[in-house]
Amino acid sequence: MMDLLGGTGGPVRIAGRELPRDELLGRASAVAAEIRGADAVAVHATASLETVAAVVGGLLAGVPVVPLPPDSGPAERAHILGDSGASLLLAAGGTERSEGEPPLVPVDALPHHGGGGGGEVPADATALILYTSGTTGAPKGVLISRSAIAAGLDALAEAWAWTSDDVLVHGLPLFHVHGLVLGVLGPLRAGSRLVHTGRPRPELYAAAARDDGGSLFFGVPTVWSRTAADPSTAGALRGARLLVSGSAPLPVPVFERLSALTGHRPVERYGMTETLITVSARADGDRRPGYVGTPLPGVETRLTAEDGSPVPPDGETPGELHVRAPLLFKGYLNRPEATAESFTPDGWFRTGDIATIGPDGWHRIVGRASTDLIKSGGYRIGAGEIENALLAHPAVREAAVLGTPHDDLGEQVTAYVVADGVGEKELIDFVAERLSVHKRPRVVHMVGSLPRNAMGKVVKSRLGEL
Ligand code: MCA
Ligand code: AMP
Repeated sequence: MMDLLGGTGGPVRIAGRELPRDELLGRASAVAAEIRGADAVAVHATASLETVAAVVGGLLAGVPVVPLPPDSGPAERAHILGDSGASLLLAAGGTERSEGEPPLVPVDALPHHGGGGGGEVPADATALILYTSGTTGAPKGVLISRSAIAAGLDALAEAWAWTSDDVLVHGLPLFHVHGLVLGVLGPLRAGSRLVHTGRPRPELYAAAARDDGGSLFFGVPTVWSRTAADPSTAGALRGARLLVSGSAPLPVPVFERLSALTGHRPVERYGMTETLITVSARADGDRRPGYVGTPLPGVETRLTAEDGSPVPPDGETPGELHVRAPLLFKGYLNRPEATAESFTPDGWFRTGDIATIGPDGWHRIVGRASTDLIKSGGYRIGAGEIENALLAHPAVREAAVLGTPHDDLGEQVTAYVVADGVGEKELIDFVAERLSVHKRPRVVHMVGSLPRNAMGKVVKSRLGEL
């Protein structure tokens, strides 16, 4: 495992509980001993030391880890557990497990283990299976190899001058690339101390800056926009080294206000679950509001027009962003067609994001190719998954979902529904109970019918007229 994570480094603190590095590795070794040989294990991914010990245990044992969002409702949970084939569920002892789910391994109640890895694990072995939304259907499992994680973290360490002297602070969820790969495996590889605040709340970041010497701060734009709205909290971040924003576009006014209040021009970076982080501003370079930076070491990018022809890097003409890099995913689990469709015949990954690239290599993300992928609070949400959840309600006859602008979340999930005898709140709660709570529509419009074209397909661009 030492190919992936450093053996030494600062302690890890999550939501107020801290473990020295060697003790954390001891707990992870105990997990590894318990799960070795399994095809895949699921982790009930609360923001906790148990989650970190479970994930690191999976890496030690060479067993693919499937983080389960802890608030995912029964439909989403059953899909992830069934699709991934996870044979064990790792969680703190006492965690509820439903009928039919894999047996629970109580991460905090295992006999202590002397440490020591198992055998060598190949670099291209799958380390993580992360479930993420597509435009239609249920979430897909993204297979991320050990070598991709190592390459991705080393590229970031270089770009951000991230070393063992840093104290990383964030409070992001531990079931996505941002919070888990960058936010937990990052400090474990770099050797830096981690202070995870439990929730990504500005006042908790400010406290970690004051009390723990936080130097490197990670947030999604919603977190930075809430920070920028609170001058005294923002002021506490003046002593930091680097404020990093990603997972969704950082609005230019938030960039400007954060700079004025903290004295730091934030570093913006761009990535995807499938590609890890590919483009970023640098610690030793310029930071431009509205731009996500230049490709990380080892990453190639290009823009392509709808007809497949190349788009010039003139800083103005938009095209679909394609990437090629050693840090790309291995494919979608059980979905060879979806994997094949996501690559061009000449081997580039189609991000689905529309971008411009300047002659100086600076990238700007200007939109998405599909309106069916929504980014709300930094979470990626597929319209189709929410439409299916709404259609599962017996009173709903038709449903269409899209993202609409939202000051705090960037976009919010907005639903248009044709239904009999059911109210907005009941439908919001219905989705929140079946899927992760963050996927619930924030607004539901009850309408008489949906606008459709001659083929009978819903014309989402006309929903706003209703
Ligand atoms: C609300 N709640 C409900 C309901 N409504 N519970 C049950 N039923 C309902 N109908 C509860 C929630 O459970 C939660 O409780 C509380 O109300 C607030 O929920 P929510 O509105 O979701 O929270 P928020 O504060 O508005 O969330 C904003 C946030 C969050 C904190 C910014 O969106 C967030 O954590 N985003 C991070 C996403 C992220 O990490 N993305 C990275 C993807 P309670 O308070 O008890 O929980 S990786 C990626 O994108 C790439 C690689 C990249 O580039 O990074
Ligand atoms: P996910 O797979 O959840 O990581 O979501 C990936 C998507 O997030 C990308 O395809 C982009 O649409 C969006 N994204 C991530 N970082 C940024 C950024 N800095 N600016 C704009 N969009 C971003």
